[in-house]
Amino acid sequence: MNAASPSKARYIMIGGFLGAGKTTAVSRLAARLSARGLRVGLITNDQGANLADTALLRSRGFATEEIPGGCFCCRFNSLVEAARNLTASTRPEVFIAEPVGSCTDLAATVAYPLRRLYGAEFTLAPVSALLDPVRALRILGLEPGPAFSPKVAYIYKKQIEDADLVVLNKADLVDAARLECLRAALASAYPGKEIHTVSAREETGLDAWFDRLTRDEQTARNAMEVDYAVYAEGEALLGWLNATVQIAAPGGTFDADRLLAWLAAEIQRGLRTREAEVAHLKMTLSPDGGVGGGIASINLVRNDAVPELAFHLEDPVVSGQLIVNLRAEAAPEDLAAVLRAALALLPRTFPGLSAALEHLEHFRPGKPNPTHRIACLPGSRAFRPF
Ligand SMILES: Nc1nc2c(ncn2[C@@H]2O[C@H](COP(=O)(O)OP(=O)(O)O)[C@@H](O)[C@H]2O)c(=O)[nH]1
Ligand SMILES: [Mg+2]
Repeated sequence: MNAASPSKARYIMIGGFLGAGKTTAVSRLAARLSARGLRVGLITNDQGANLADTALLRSRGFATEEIPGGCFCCRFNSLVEAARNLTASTRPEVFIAEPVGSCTDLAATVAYPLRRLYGAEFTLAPVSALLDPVRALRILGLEPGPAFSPKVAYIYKKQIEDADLVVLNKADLVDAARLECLRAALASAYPGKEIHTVSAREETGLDAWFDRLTRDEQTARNAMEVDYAVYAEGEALLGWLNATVQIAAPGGTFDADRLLAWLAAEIQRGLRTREAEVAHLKMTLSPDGGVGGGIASINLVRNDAVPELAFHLEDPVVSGQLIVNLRAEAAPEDLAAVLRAALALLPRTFPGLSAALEHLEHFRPGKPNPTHRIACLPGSRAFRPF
């Protein structure tokens, strides 16, 4: 993998805001590398536990470790441990890590410490920030539409500033003129930043970006300045909900796609009523004892979008586990109320179906407190910001 140092594994971080398409891109890159005969290990991360992304990536056959309970920067040692777990089981030549979508300052708190402390084990690829163009056009004030508060927008913009590669994803969603408008605004606001335009889903524009990730090393530069008070307040404006629900149709079957579509629409209705802008609603339905790891999955990334089924289950399901990951600018209790109200309506729409809530956590992300922060390379001293 690394022509210069074949003994080192490559470490690739694909960041970006909630719903930008990170997991889709991770899965595309992992598939391409696996097809080239490389061993790949994936690392997912969340503020809570039970990530839909982990279920999804494992269902695609990828060795995946999940770091729950905090972002990479604050759980740096767990990140290294996750890499070691994967090394013990799969000996990956390439790690692909997806940081939490509300996280920023990855260069100083993850990439530089990895280089400084574990440079003998890893080669660091340039760090990417993926953007959903519709969301980015709104955040940068180029188009009207439901938006987030300024402190959430602060994190969004800091993610762009922090990245080595800015990747305009979902190029298939907007026309060339809107894409060009966004690209020009980014080039002017972040001079010199390398910008790629891709569609992870349609697999366009990926070659040039993936080449950078698989061939090149991150260039050391001074890390950006971050106001950790604003960053913490921005993260705390986002409500987080993770739930697992056991769904069963005793004596019968149900259509997983229809169930997910209905539930996503109900949750969307509840969020709109509360004027809570969704960042990302992601749900998966894994049939019990599923053969071949088939899974259904649905996403909603804006209140004014239509929930999208990303993976379908053709066959009817007898019972299965539903994972709900919901992130929105709202009080966590409101998110729990929205989910409970939707589940309460379920038997009316799907007679005979039972839904048992097995796990529910809802919270605001805690104050970011990185294990390490290295503001520049080389020759700087590691220091903690607090
Ligand atoms: N139209 C379009 N949708 C995409 C593309 N990439 C990802 N998505 C969709 O965006 C939603 C969020 O994707 P996901 O990979 O889960 O985003 P993450 O939160 O950044 O990991 C899903 O519905 C994806 O199918 C793309 O290139 N084009
Ligand atoms: Mg994801």
